[in-house]
Amino acid sequence: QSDLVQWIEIPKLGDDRGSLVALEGNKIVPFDIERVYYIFGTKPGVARGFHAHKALKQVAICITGKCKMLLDNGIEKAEVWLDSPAKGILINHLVWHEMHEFSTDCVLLVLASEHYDESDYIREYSDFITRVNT
Ligand code: T46
Repeated sequence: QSDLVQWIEIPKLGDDRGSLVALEGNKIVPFDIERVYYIFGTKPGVARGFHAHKALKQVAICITGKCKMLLDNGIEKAEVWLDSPAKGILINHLVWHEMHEFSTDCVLLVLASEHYDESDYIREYSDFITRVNT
């Protein structure tokens, strides 16, 4: 069984006023959360990502709208829709990922296990393949 696609189910703490979700590090999110960022206002036809991380682990949640995420561990690829504020996807380290088909209202929230570090990025697909095979 492949661990490429790992959904994180986020319990909705809703009541008759509406919905609320809480994300806690080392509970629902399987690491200490060191950084939060969000991607929004993505222009039509734009794709993002196209890299893997050496060590960083992330959870991505589309809190409004939707986008498609391609995950690739060098052996298999999977495409999933992120379209629910109650469903996150784990982006493990050494997983090549791309985001496509952003809806204009998409807000993609990302929880990350480390501070920003450009040297953690693998931006060449051939370097990624070399690294996963060594
Ligand atoms: C990822 C996917 C899902 C920072 O200065 N700090 C940050 O924490 C981040 C995330 C980005 N930046 C700078 C680096 C670039 O100059 O913001 C600019 C845009 O980042 P990037 O081109 O890497 O954006 P994406 O959407 O291709 O990738 C981002 C994350 O960088 C990446 O870690 O996994 O979202």
